[in-house]
Amino acid sequence: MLNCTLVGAPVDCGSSQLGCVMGPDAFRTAGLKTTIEALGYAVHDIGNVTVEPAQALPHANDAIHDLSEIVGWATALEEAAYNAMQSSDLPIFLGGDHALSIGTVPGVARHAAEQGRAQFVLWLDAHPDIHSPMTTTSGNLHGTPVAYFTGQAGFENVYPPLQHRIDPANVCMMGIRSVDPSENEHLAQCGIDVYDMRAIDERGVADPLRRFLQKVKDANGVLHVSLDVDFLEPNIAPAVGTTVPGGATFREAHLIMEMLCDSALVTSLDLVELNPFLDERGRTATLMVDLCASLLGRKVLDRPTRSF
Ligand code: B3U
Ligand code: MN
Ligand code: MN
Repeated sequence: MLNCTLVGAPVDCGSSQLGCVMGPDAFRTAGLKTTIEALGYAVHDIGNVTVEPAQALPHANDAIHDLSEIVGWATALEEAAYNAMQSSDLPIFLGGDHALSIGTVPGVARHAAEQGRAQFVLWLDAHPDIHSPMTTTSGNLHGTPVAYFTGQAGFENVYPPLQHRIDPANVCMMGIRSVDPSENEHLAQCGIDVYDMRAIDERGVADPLRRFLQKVKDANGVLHVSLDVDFLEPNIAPAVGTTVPGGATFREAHLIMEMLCDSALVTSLDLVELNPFLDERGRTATLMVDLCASLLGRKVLDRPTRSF
């Protein structure tokens, strides 16, 4: 029997709105554990990761807030993610805002490096989150994880030294539709595969995803999926502080999860930016749990589905 570990990461200082601190408990209330158990997994919920009170850290950009707290979370979550990878077939990190990936991605990458496997990342988000500490104008550090874990300059003496960089060629983004000017500049030259909503409107999700999964397979890689609630169309997923119109539909999101399931390449997952304070009768939390179920094997038909 496969086993799955739930790791609560109630980070909420990477954004400017309160509420993500309640995310892990909303996933629990929406029945994440029993849903995954019903799919045949042994599920262990280790509870929420906690952090030590941090020392204030100096930095050059006055817009930045809560840097020392984020560094504390990054250190604790890198360790928690690495440990969860050692003891589990599929750790799921329950956010918490997207700053949690500053810790989880390097943690899973450390495990992959020890296994001699290439780490790939699928970033499902309205935003590329590719700011450096010098380029962020909001100062919200949930906008920085991709720049950090791909080894962009500007994090020296700010975040923990990066031990296992993710090659930008191993990152694929889908759903992107809100990009700041400096992020655009960086995306133009860093080599990340970016499928913005225009690309998805033209090509659908299946073709770009199939190409990326083939790349992971050819490299004998392992895949971390980072799912931001704002990837989804706000009409179906209102519980997020940074809604952007024109997101992925219910069907597009489920198809991505079903294709990821069929690929059998996913070894870890972030569920981030759920803000239960903004939800409507728990429907966003319930949708996220349903997407998770599709990723872990819930099928519409009992017989194998033919791929087109
Ligand atoms: N790029 C903007 C907005 C943003 C990024 N990530 C989220 N929002 N969730 C920023 O603040 O850096
Ligand atoms: Mn994000
Ligand atoms: Mn986002």
